[in-house]
Amino acid sequence: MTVDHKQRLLAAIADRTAVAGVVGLGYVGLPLAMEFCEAGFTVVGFDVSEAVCAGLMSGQSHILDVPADQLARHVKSGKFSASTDEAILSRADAISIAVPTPLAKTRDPDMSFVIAAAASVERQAHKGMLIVLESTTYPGTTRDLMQPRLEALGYTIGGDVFLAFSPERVDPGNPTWHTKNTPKIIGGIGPSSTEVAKALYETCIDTVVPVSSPEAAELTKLLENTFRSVNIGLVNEMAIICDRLGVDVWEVIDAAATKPFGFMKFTPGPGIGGHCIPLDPHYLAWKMRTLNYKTRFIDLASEINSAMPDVVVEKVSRGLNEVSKSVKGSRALVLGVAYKRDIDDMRESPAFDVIRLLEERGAQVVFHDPHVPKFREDGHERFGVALTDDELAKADVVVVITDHRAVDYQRVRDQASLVVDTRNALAGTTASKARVLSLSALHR
Ligand code: SAJ
Repeated sequence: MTVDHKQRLLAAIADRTAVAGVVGLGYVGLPLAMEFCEAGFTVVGFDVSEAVCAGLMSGQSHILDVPADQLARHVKSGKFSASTDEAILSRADAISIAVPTPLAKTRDPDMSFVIAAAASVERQAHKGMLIVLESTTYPGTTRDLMQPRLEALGYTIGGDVFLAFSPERVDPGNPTWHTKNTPKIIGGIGPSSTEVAKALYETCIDTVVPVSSPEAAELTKLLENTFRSVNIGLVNEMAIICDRLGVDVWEVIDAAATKPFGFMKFTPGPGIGGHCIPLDPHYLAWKMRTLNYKTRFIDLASEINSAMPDVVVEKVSRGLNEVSKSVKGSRALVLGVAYKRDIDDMRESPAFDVIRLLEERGAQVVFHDPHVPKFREDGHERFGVALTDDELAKADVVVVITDHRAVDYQRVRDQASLVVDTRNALAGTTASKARVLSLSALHR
């Protein structure tokens, strides 16, 4: 008698007797695990970090968007458990994989985390299991990398096991959009995989959008992030153009943003950081290179965005020069080093590049970030300074890299002598003795 694994899994999802598994308990996996718990599933989490699993099992959340009391409640009830022992996954009927997909030094995809996670899942796989890859990756990963590995174990996709791709859309710290209310795209290998994956995610996510294939789902994510990278590159080039024309780029962007249709506001800056926007488009560029196609928009946006730290340092040099100072020997206070405002994450932050370029030119660089008291670079720790009036006054230049809301920019303008403002953070402050250079033109 052949078992109808799809019907059995659908029934177990419907009555919540299915066990949900999550591989990778970071900013994507942990919120998802909590949503599965809230939907009534028992959830098993697997992460390679002992510290992460121990912390979670003691009710400590290392993820900004997951409240400790919610986590503790699910641990205490036995609904959620986390372990570094992959055997925990043998209890799962469905497994979502949310591990990093960084770039190697060669700017090629580093699939090592996905491959390691897939190997763990395969060792614990059994008939009737659903596997969903959530990590942002090049189109074809699910079909060309994940499917053959499962078939090599003797499973038929859509019969014995089910396989789909569903991109994560987590925007850490976003007060409005979170895992439950952000629409989720799902593309399975065959209709049965899509149907089962959709049934699972619909138990905890308000809107689930099926697409016809994993490639469509993989490309959806890459379009979303490439869209951001290209539009940020466009406004960064606009800042360079405005600088040459003596126009304030922020004024131009704000004016364009009054158009109620056909325009979407992006803002220039010192470059792009984070573990997504600077990296994800390169997954698509890499894939297309293997097909002898050059992705010009992706490459051009990357070229412009990664050149912005040089533009900033040129501004600093120009500002100092106008008061007969050189970068060499000047004291520069970098204000804000996280990769975007009001968070503490420094991954791929352009602040690293700006600090390096200034120091290469002989500047003495210190930094202040209300969310980042220190960071590690080249194996040593670098500590921030307190943002005192004295620090501001003794800096030859203050460089605003990240415009955290916790900083009093009027005080910065009152105490500093020269400010290079790459984020328009000083907009609305009143003039003082300080000279303020924006990315494009003198502040009006
Ligand atoms: N940035 C600009 N100008 C802009 C917008 C952003 O210079 O107009 C810079 C930011 O300062 C930052 C970088 O780009 O350094 C990335 O910013 P981001 O707002 O895209 O934020 P991320 O990378 O934390 O998260 C993004 C998500 N953000 C938004 O949609 C607003 C979303 O694209 C994805 O869910 C997420 O990447 C991901 O995981 O892919």
